[in-house]
Amino acid sequence: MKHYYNPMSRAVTTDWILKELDIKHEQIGIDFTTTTPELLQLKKINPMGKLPTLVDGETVVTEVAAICAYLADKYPEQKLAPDINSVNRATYYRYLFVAGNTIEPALTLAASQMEHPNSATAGWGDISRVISTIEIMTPEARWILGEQFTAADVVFGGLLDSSITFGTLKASSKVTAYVARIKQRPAYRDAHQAFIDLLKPI
Ligand SMILES: N[C@@H](CCC(=O)N[C@@H](CS)C(=O)NCC(=O)O)C(=O)O
Repeated sequence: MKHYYNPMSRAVTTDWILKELDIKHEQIGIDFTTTTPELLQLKKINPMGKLPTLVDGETVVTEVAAICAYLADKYPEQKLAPDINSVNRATYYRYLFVAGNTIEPALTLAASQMEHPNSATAGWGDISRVISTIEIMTPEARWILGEQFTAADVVFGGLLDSSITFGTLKASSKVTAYVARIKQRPAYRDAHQAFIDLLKPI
């Protein structure tokens, strides 16, 4: 398995799930400032030319949520996804999709002091609805599915965490506490160390 990666990118989230699952893989470092054979290869396999990108044999997977869902399903014994017939599967899907479809675009626009002229047609609605959705959807205790930590926590919790770090989300105490629980996971710490080091003042 090949994982196209940079420590200052969303590929930190997919590196985190690779570490949660303890999957041996080849990490391919991408530096967007230089045209390397690896960057050219990335642009060939992912039309967006973006990170993260995962290659598993002949299969190319792009988008953070898709990669996390793919890996969790590929290794079912690790229980990072609820069983396919479980009632929890619907909740699991909601959290996987709401992050990139709804929360991220709303926070990104709001951080640029922009808003869509018609919140009814914008898929992410508007920032106030998204902030209350985050508050309601954030688990009060443990994880999204209760005691079972899943890929949905990696995707949803990972987005809340990076949004707080980059200042696009002012976290409530409930969100802060959930993100703090996430940050205690050894695989989270392992995956985020290189990124944390880059943020440190020299
Ligand atoms: N929706 C994508 C976003 C991916 C994305 O924007 N990646 C950034 C790094 S965090 C990137 O590769 N930017 C380089 C570029 O657009 O040229 C996902 O969830 O994977």
